[in-house]
Amino acid sequence: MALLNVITSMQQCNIHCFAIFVAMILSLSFASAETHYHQFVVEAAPVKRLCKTRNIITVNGQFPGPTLEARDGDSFVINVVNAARYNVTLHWHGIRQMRTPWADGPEYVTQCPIQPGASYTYRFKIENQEGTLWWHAHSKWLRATVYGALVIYPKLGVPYPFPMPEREIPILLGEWWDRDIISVLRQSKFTGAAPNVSDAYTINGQPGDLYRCSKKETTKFNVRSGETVLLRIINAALDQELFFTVANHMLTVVGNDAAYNKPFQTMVIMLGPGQTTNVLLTANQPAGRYYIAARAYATAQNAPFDNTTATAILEYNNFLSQRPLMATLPRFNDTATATAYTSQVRSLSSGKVFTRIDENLFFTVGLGLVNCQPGPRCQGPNNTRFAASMNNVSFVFPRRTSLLQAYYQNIGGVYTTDFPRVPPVAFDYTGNVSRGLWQPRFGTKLYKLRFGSNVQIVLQDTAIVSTEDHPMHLHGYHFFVVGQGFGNFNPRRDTARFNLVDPPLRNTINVPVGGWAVIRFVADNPGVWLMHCHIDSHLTWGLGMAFLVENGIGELQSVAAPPPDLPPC
Ligand SMILES: *[C@@H]1O[C@H](CO)[C@@H](O)[C@H](O)[C@H]1NC(C)=O
Ligand SMILES: *[C@@H]1O[C@H](CO)[C@@H](O)[C@H](O)[C@H]1NC(C)=O
Ligand SMILES: *[C@@H]1O[C@H](CO)[C@@H](O)[C@H](O)[C@H]1NC(C)=O
Ligand SMILES: *[C@@H]1O[C@H](CO)[C@@H](O)[C@H](O)[C@H]1NC(C)=O
Ligand SMILES: *[C@@H]1O[C@H](CO)[C@@H](O)[C@H](O)[C@H]1NC(C)=O
Ligand SMILES: *[C@@H]1O[C@H](CO)[C@@H](O)[C@H](O)[C@H]1NC(C)=O
Ligand SMILES: *[C@@H]1O[C@H](CO)[C@@H](O)[C@H](O)[C@H]1NC(C)=O
Ligand SMILES: [Cu+2]
Repeated sequence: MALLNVITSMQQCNIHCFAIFVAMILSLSFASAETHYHQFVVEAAPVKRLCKTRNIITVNGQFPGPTLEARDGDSFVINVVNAARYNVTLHWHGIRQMRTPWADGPEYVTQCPIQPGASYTYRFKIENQEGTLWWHAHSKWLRATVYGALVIYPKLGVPYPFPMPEREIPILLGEWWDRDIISVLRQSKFTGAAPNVSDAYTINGQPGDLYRCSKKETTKFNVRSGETVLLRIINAALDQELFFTVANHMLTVVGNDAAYNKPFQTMVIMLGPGQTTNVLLTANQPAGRYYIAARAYATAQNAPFDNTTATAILEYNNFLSQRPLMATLPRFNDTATATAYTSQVRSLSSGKVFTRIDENLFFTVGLGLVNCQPGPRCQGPNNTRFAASMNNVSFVFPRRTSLLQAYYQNIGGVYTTDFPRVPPVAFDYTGNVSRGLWQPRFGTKLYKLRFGSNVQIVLQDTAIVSTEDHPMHLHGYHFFVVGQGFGNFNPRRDTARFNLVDPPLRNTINVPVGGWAVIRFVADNPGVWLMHCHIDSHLTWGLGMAFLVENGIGELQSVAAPPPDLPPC
């Protein structure tokens, strides 16, 4: 009897000890995961640029906004209070938001906007991502001033796949208007013409030496001779792809859009709006001052663009000469340099691309013109209004509720799921497109994907109005870029040349001007996910669509319940 008791208690102890052991293992492996709490107050604040003080919309009065920092595996809880006079939403650009589409942010896609005086708390976890991302407003064109860096470090104790830099510097490239951005938007929506181009580019909020009234505030980055720094460069510009360079300094590219790449060296990088690039820079030049510069890579023919140059200064600690050394940037239309750069990007890790394709999609991306009665609301080229489309559908955002809510709550009449999988009319996409094909139709069309399906999309630029390099961004995912080229995509010729070994992993891809890019991803994140051109004027004209990714099996493959404070419409 006594022996039996001992045996029983040992068994209990064993179960008990096992439970403690499991709890210890769990707490050990999660010990380093943290939750970061922030309050973001969206509010107007006076900012002086180009000789003029204006109220702009900011987060916590800061421009650029606060930098968010976390490690892979951490969570964020960000309470956003709208103290501004506009509706607002925030988007955490590049964060996958696994099963938490409610925290993604694009207005009327995954949520209704946070109205003035209201608040909403974004809750999300970082899962298997590290590198540089960013956050920005995703309502109207407020992201012109509402943006900041989002830096994800590796898990505790995990090194970078390159020598530890001595210092890390976030560099946010932006675009500045001398006027309230909402009035720029309103005017172009009214007239149907292209919006006014920006008055300056900025580096960490400052235009720099080459602009009026800006010299004193030029952004400076201090380095010590011999040290290596990691520049986390983010193109936060509203409408413009940008070249970036540092005078006399070689840049070693190590990451893009929160994915590492095989390091390579270049003097110039090019980023579309939405993209990020991490580079290592070694201060190995004579102690001095060197310009860091950014300016347009503008590919639309005969379209006006902001032809100015933003500068910052890289300053050695023991510099001698006062005058910074000027940087040389490519011409605004130097596609050869842009292509030479982008074609070098290859993933650090290899061999993860699937080859069986379940969904083979072909989407055209491009502009369009809508004919209208001559008058004040018809000031686009030759009595038209500008539009843009994918597969000839110019995307219309709903107003009554968000797409995700309509899907989740089974509200009819908000969208249809008949987005075409191929262009409704095949034509010579990059050739001389007949004028009869220029006017798109309008609609809120989604494309439905089965959970877990392997998706390939050919993104094909068109020559309608003009060919142009479009930075296409997919929410809720990152994707492999298996191929890129010029002209019309030719499946027989081009498929054979795909890189299925070490293609770059990105969340935003510049579809080459008059060319194509092919991306692949596994539809493993249920929800409604916007895919769109990250040039905001193009998105406003309709250059977007959305995927509806269905739930899989069980809770872990299904959209989580909406948060109780999700803003109402
Ligand atoms: C756009 O530019 C035109 C011409 O410079 C100017 O008259 C107009 O006021 C500008 N519009 C806005 C909203 O800044
Ligand atoms: C842009 O400005 C530069 C001078 O800063 C000038 O040489 C060039 O012609 C301009 N290009 C265009 C397209 O306006
Ligand atoms: C770039 O633009 C200039 C005119 O400003 C033109 O002469 C040149 O041919 C263009 N280059 C390319 C590659 O389109
Ligand atoms: C506008 O019309 C003129 C004259 O017919 C033509 O040369 C030009 O290409 C047209 N522009 C557009 C954008 O259709
Ligand atoms: C484009 O096609 C139209 C007819 O569809 C023709 O009038 C025009 O000359 C062509 N332009 C070029 C550059 O081939
Ligand atoms: C787009 O649809 C409109 C309306 O149906 C049509 O007139 C136009 O030719 C189409 N264009 C293309 C490129 O399919
Ligand atoms: C703000 O959002 C609400 C809810 O969707 C909408 O009714 C209202 O029209 C929006 N206001 C503006 C100025 O867009
Ligand atoms: Cu675009």
